[in-house]
Amino acid sequence: MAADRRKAHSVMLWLSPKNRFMQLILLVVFVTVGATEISPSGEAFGAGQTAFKPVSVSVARNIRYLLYDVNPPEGFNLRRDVFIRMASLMKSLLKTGDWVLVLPPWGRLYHWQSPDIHQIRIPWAEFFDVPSINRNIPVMEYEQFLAESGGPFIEQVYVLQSYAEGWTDGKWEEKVDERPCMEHLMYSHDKQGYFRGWFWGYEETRGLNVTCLSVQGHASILAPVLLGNTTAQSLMLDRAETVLHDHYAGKDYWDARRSMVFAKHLRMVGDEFRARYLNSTDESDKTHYNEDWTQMKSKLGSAKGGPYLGVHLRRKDFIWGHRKDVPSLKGAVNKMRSIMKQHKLDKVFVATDAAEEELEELKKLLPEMGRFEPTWEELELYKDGGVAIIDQWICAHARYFIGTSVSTFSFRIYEEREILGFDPKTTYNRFCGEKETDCEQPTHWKIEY
Ligand SMILES: Nc1nc2c(ncn2[C@@H]2O[C@H](COP(=O)(O)OP(=O)(O)O)[C@@H](O)[C@H]2O)c(=O)[nH]1
Ligand SMILES: *[C@@H]1O[C@H](CO)[C@@H](O)[C@H](O)[C@H]1NC(C)=O
Ligand SMILES: *[C@@H]1O[C@H](CO)[C@@H](O)[C@H](O)[C@H]1NC(C)=O
Ligand SMILES: *[C@@H]1O[C@H](CO)[C@@H](O)[C@H](O)[C@H]1NC(C)=O
Ligand SMILES: [Mg+2]
Repeated sequence: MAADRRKAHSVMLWLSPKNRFMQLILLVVFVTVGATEISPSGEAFGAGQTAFKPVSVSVARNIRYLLYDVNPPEGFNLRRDVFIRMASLMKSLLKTGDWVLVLPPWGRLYHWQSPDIHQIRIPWAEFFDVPSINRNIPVMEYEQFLAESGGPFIEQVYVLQSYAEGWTDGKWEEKVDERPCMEHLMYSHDKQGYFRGWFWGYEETRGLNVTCLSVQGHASILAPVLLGNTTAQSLMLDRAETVLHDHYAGKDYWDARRSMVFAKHLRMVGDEFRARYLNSTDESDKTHYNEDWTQMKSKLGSAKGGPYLGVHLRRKDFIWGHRKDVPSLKGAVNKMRSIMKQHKLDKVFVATDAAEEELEELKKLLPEMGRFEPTWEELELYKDGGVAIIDQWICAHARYFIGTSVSTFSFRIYEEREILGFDPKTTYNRFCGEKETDCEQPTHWKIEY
């Protein structure tokens, strides 16, 4: 039954009235690639029934909805990390009942500044393969939550915060308590006495009750509170990044991470770019991908990768603070040239967020550099998030990769390469700052299957 419900979720995603063009594309991909996903119950929904409102089976079955959000300044790739923490919490909750994680729509991210592009209320299906995520934990898009839960209300919002007193006597202990809110709340009363706030750009959404929880510990420490201290059917954790991973790089971590399969249409764009400009195909590079991540277990060192160096060169806010661990452009180019020589690679693919002037300088220093430069139409279609994923996908398939110190954008590429089965020596590399004396290289985190 649970499996049926999950299937129904994945089918219904395609019926969201938003973003018709993308929806059409996704539908084509879905139908051609994921045909086996269509369950008999799914067919009954029929495409094009935009006014469709599901009969709320969930209420009868007493499903509870977990929603969450992350501190606004956090970027795309830390948000992906917070999803993994929420997935662990879900694993704990699912031991006791029927829960669904509502995927927080993407938007209003600080880095997504491409002008004239509507980047708000973006469903997860535009970036990730949601049926794949559903194979790990039950998830649904926010639009589906709206349709299914009977209105734009979230019964209980918990704003997570640390403890005002900090760590008592420097001793770390795990705890969670209802406490007065420490920061100015980003929620305010409307005329009816409900709470208005940032609900991913859904202006009509309201919280019925907002309280603060001081928490120190891993994500699952919240499970007893959600199960025992509230009967709310829909619960939102705001500032969800406050809680830590249950077990970083453990089995649950990797299951959730592996389930975050990039949307097929973005992988296809990346693959086309690889084939066209980098002479890179899965066949020749031994980077075979299984559409069903649960069936994928690559041997370390089995992937060869395309004949190019992949680079993630994080700039912007990483250089504004004059951080010691970030290289100058010249230093970075020197390092790239030496790697290319050592590994006999004559092509280099660069993913970067460098501003225009720096990009011009980089082109002068490294004229042979290849980049994925979307046309305006492509940018409008894939959005900044999709372009970032295409960059990550291409970097993930390089014979050798080097990233930027403590960038979560680079971390996600390391993980993708680990999933594909690259030799760790070709993956866990980062640039060093010129003035860095001890340039420690990134840690190798092995997948636990
Ligand atoms: N397309 C593209 N975007 C990038 C690149 N580097 C950074 N960005 C953008 O800048 C954001 C960086 O924020 P975040 O994801 O938090 O990663 P972090 O700040 O490097 O840890 C990304 O989400 C992208 O929007 C890049 O190489 N390519
Ligand atoms: C949850 O309920 C228990 C038992 O009533 C209480 O001791 C605890 O303080 C509550 N926790 C929170 C976070 O409200
Ligand atoms: C709001 O939620 C808190 C925490 O669960 C609870 O103590 C309080 O009674 C609730 N307030 C209302 C008005 O329901
Ligand atoms: C592309 O790669 C194949 C083998 O992977 C090689 O035989 C071929 O010469 C390469 N083509 C070019 C243009 O480099
Ligand atoms: Mg960031």
